[in-house]
Amino acid sequence: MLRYLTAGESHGHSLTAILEGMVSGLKIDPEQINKDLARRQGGYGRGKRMAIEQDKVRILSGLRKDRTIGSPITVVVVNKDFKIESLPDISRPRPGHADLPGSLKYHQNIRDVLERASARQTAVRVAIGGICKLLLKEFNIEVLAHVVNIAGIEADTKELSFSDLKNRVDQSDLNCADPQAEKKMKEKIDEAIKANDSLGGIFEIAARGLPIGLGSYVQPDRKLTSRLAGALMSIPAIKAIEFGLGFKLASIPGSEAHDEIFSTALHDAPSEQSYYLEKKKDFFRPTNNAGGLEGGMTNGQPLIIRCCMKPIPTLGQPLTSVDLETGNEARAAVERSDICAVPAAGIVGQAVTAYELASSLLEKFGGDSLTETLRNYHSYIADLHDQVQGLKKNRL
Ligand code: EPS
Repeated sequence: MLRYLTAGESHGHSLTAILEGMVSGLKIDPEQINKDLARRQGGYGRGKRMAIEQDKVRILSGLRKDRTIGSPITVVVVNKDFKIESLPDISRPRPGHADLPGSLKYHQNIRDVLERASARQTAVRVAIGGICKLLLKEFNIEVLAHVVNIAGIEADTKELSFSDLKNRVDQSDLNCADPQAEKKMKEKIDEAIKANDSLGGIFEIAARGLPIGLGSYVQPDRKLTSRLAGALMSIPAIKAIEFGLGFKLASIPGSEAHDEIFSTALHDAPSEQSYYLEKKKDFFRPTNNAGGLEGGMTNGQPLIIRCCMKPIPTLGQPLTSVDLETGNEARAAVERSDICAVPAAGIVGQAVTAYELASSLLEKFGGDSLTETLRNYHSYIADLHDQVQGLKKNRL
């Protein structure tokens, strides 16, 4: 069983996480993890904190000679802006933040709430996701995130292949694969900066290389769909999530909603272009409205999930609030913050997705060492193919 816990405050000494259950023998390249940490810090519209920090992972346990040894892995990201003791108290809660319910529930100052509720803690979740991505790579599984909407400006990426999508996202400082939409998104962000406002948007997660059968339909909490939804909804400011065609499925009939199944033994698979589709040995699906999940299990198609992020609640021109010290009406507190953090949230989304996929993969294939897990995986893949070959024999 893979599991982790995080600790740390936004302006505390550091952020820490302990990952337990990772197989032994996995090579860890901290530079790969640092790339994701840098990407989380980037993105047009980020605030001034990102100019102070240069997030780098330190791995304090669980490795020997760059390989995992099966024991708990401790990762740390040190805060350069370590000043929690000298920060002033806050009494005017920001609408949309954890300030009001957190302060009343824990009977403490808003400062003590926001230090932990801050999205800063996602840095260490990205580090955990980075380790999981390295595991997934051993099974040829890739996960990426890209921005598809900022403040209503939509990116058009449907025709891109997975590798084109990846290259374009790598080159964009908004993690957006449609350069024309990206330009307009940046203009929107510039307008929001001038207006002292903030913006939300949508990022999409795409994962490919997944075997059929991660997750299970037999219990609600074993559905990969519910685990992924829970993990993605735990990212600060995420308010809605869609798998595949998502909400659009409500408006179309079943005959158009579901992805037909074709056998490669009987039909030529279409030459694959879009990252939405993936050819498999025995079956192909001409559409992927399900987003790669049926019955809470991976169906061999790419995983496609969209997440909506609300605008950041800290506003330069604050909304109406109540001063918790005086009881008077007051403008909400203004803290240093971002104007738009959708690209960063996408990197976190990619990390938590990688964690959930790694966790399901280890649950399905078991093993204490990478060698053992790989052996189990290859034997399962061969068995899937044999099952289909057996069906073919029956037909003949
Ligand atoms: C963030 C760090 C924070 C904010 C932002 C995200 O740093 P600071 O509070 O020192 O400016 O920039 O946090 C929030 C938007 C929030 O709501 O708390 C980070 O590392 O992602």
